[in-house]
Amino acid sequence: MKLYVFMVAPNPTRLRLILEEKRAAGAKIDLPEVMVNLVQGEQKQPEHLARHPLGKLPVLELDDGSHLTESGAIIEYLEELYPEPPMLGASPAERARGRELGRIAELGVLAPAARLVHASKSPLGADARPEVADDAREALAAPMALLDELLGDGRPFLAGDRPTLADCTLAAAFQFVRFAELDIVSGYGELARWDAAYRERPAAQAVLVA
Ligand SMILES: N[C@@H](CCC(=O)N[C@@H](CS)C(=O)NCC(=O)O)C(=O)O
Repeated sequence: MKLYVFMVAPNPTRLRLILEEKRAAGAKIDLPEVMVNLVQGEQKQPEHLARHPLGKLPVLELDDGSHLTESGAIIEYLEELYPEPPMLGASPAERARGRELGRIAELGVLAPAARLVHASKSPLGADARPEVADDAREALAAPMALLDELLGDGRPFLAGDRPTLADCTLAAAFQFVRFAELDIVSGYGELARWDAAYRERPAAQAVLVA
């Protein structure tokens, strides 16, 4: 298998963080990464469109040469192949909570954060659209407040004592915003505490560049 990714891009990054969390805990995962340069538009070249007709990342190339797209589907597949340590949860109830928080982090934070970045200072060269950026900031407010409140009991990770998909997704979203020299964390004390602590983790140090 082979993983097509690019630095800083949030969906590839959350996937890479999950893999590094597993490796840091001792999992042996031999999954080469190939960079597809989004800034140079390589994702829209025929070679990559043959892997992903929508021209996006990440893509997992399977051993039979076929391709799996959508970070959520790839994450669930890799979770089944490499179940330790579990990055969704260790029991049905924990996995349900992991998926719930993962969706809040993805749809409530990563997606509007990516909209904010692309509408403000897009690394891919999209035109600035101030009204879209304002809408994105408004969309971020409730999910950020919810996650901030959740962390208010002093838990180290969103789902409790262990990192899950939700932490990896949030860390990927925050990195993308930092890379664009924007700020969405100020004013959320618990999320700022979580962010500083998460960035110290070996997995974060191995993957994050901003
Ligand atoms: N829903 C998709 C989103 C994929 C996506 O938008 N990927 C971004 C990087 S985070 C991308 O490839 N952007 C390049 C482009 O749209 O040209 C997933 O979760 O994989």
